[in-house]
Amino acid sequence: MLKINLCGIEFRNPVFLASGIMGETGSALKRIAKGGAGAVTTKSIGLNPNPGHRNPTIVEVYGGFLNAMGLPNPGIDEYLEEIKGVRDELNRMDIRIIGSIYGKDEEEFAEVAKKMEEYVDIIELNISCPHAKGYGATIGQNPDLSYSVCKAVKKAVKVPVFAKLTPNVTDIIEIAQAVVDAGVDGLVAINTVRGMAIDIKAKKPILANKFGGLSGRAIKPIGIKVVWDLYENFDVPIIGVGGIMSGEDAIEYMMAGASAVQIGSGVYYRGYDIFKKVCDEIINFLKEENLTLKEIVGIAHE
Ligand code: RRO
Repeated sequence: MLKINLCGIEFRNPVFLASGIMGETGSALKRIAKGGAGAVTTKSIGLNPNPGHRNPTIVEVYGGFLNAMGLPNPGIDEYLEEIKGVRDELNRMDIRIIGSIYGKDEEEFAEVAKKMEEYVDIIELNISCPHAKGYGATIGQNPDLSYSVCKAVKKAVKVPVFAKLTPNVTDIIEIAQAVVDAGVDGLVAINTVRGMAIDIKAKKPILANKFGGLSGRAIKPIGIKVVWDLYENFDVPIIGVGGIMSGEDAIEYMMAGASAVQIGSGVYYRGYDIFKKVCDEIINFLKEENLTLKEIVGIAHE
């Protein structure tokens, strides 16, 4: 009942793991897969190992989490060993893998994408991390840089390429237009929203990086509006992400125009099997309303 097809790829359901949560090791990905996800997205992986920012890198705030991990990852060569270890098992479980990658420029993105390609079903371009100078949103806030990165990766690989967008821009349509013009197969929206928390006793920001990205319940209306705008303007599939805790939240994203959703912070609140819970809640809603999954995508625009 929840099977979907994105860019010719079949997914057993539209509820995926978002990048950055539990995606750093093969065994963590497997654990999420067993929790019922239709696909798992890896932590964003770069060309070389990166220790990330100093601690503290995450703090719970009202409505979610503020993080500034700083793209920690073992580098693509070592990370591929993790994927190789679980890929066959995930395939047997009918679970797709989305490989999230980052780079400092188009050459680096293309190089990592080429290495990643063989092991994943979709490549997700992180041009949206809000607190990694020279990476992420530094690219994704600039339409020209966004265009060249997406174009270079599209030229380098055959698997579908999705660009993950940042909400930290004035005009998201301008950025989305650039990546669609570059030929991306789909859009992922949104990455975290820039924010800060201050320890009033210490009289300084809590995160070592001072500011970070807000995820969780508080950002859902921001994500819904971005997905709505993307659906109004583009014909490529959209994966909605940001503050999804329940089937109702997922349905809201779908009605705004998302064909699938990703869950990150929700894993902390509802456990590894949040994916199965959200799928069951979607099924119940569809039965109650006598609707199919396909029918609800974008239905709020009619
Ligand atoms: O690693 C991070 O700090 C991070 C990344 Br790559 C991202 O894309 N979004 C985010 O909130 N944190």
